[in-house]
Amino acid sequence: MTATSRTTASGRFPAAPVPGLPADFRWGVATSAYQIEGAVDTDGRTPSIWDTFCRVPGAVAGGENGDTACDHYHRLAEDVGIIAGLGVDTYRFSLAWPRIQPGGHGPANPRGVAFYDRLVDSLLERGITPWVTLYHWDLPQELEDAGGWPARDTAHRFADYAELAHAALGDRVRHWTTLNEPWCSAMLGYESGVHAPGRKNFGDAMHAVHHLLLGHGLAARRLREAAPEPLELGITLNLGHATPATDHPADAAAARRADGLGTRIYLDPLVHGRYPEDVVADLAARGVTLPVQDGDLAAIATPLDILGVNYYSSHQFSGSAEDGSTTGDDGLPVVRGVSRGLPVTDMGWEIHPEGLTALLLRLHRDYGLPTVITENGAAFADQPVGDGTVPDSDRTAYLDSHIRAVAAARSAGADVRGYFAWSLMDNFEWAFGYDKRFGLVRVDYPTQRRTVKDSGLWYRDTIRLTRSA
Ligand code: IFM
Repeated sequence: MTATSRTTASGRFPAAPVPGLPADFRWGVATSAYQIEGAVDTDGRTPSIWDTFCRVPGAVAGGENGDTACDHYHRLAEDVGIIAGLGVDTYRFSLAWPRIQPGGHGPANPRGVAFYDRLVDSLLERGITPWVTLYHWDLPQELEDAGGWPARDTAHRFADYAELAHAALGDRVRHWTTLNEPWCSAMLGYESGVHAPGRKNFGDAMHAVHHLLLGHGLAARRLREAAPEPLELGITLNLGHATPATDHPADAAAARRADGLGTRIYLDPLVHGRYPEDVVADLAARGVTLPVQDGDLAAIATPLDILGVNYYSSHQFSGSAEDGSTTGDDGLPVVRGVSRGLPVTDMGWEIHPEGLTALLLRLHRDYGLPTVITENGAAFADQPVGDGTVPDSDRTAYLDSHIRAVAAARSAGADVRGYFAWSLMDNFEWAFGYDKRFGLVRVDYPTQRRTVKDSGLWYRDTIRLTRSA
């Protein structure tokens, strides 16, 4: 079944125009390279940290990996047809660094570049804007072996790679995102170790934060220098709206800390050219100093055109553990996420669209950048039914409430310019393997058959109706 084979979306949520979203609002779907491409050793691609991590026993649910994923590398034409059928104007995807620049050093790999040439050309032929993310977590393994993101040199290697990628595609691609969710790269990759490369050291994670930001800034400068035409240049952060669970001062302090390490440690240097004083003090109390050198903050604050916001949920925080203690075993103040008792997705993430409105208004107030929702969506354990359709009304309801939350933020003054659903299709959900399904399109992995879910048809109809309202 293709996206054009049925004319109306079924399910509990008939599509309707979303008031408050203008005709030129950007509508898209998003993916990332390792999660969909497969073909991990094809045409000169070398291993990334995720290829290595997936081989670590117990690292990924079911011992799964991205070797085949959605086989998008070989199904590009079909997938671009599905994207076009959804009626979106933009497709956000990432480049696999070890495909473009095997090993993270040296010249571009023409065979790797050729794949993205074909993808970009096919999108443009269909009138779809390609929105490229340079880094969605697939660091070449050689660069991790040389120290990874905690090492300063990785930032310089990233800037070189960005320049190569832009030289290859910049004649047709105007929208560039440097990094996707540096919080995940730093904290999940180097602190908790639940993502590649699986290291567990808080100091390393904080060094990774600074070098990710530096890599972003150096790459942004290179792209601006190289671009003959104005770019739409940005970074994408995963953000939530952190609030205290009660008006107790310990809860306020916990929310401040969570906001400091989740949001302000990125956005303050990116926009204001300085790290937040309270975060620097909190880090000092843990014996950590950010490895800032002369000129770094100026590079990091290279002006951005757009801030990409990935939103899934929002947390409220308590400064006390369940036994009432305000200091943990590590001697540090407690920062504990507390449930609001709301319904959750299959990831266990609370569904809180009001947090998205609040977040967008806060970003507008504190940072003033135009934003695009570069990811929003939900995993649910949806299944096809007898007639072959996938009636995923939970996902449709989630998307509906969050798109309306975006419209509410716009109506209240936030400059939100677009919304991209995560994800185009079910894919490799990192440490969760293939168990969690986020797609608007179902992928039956044994056959690689794609089926547009009811949420995908609803999204198509919502876009069409909103544009023409
Ligand atoms: O699948 C991920 C994506 O790679 C980054 N943002 C969150 C998504 C859902 O967990």
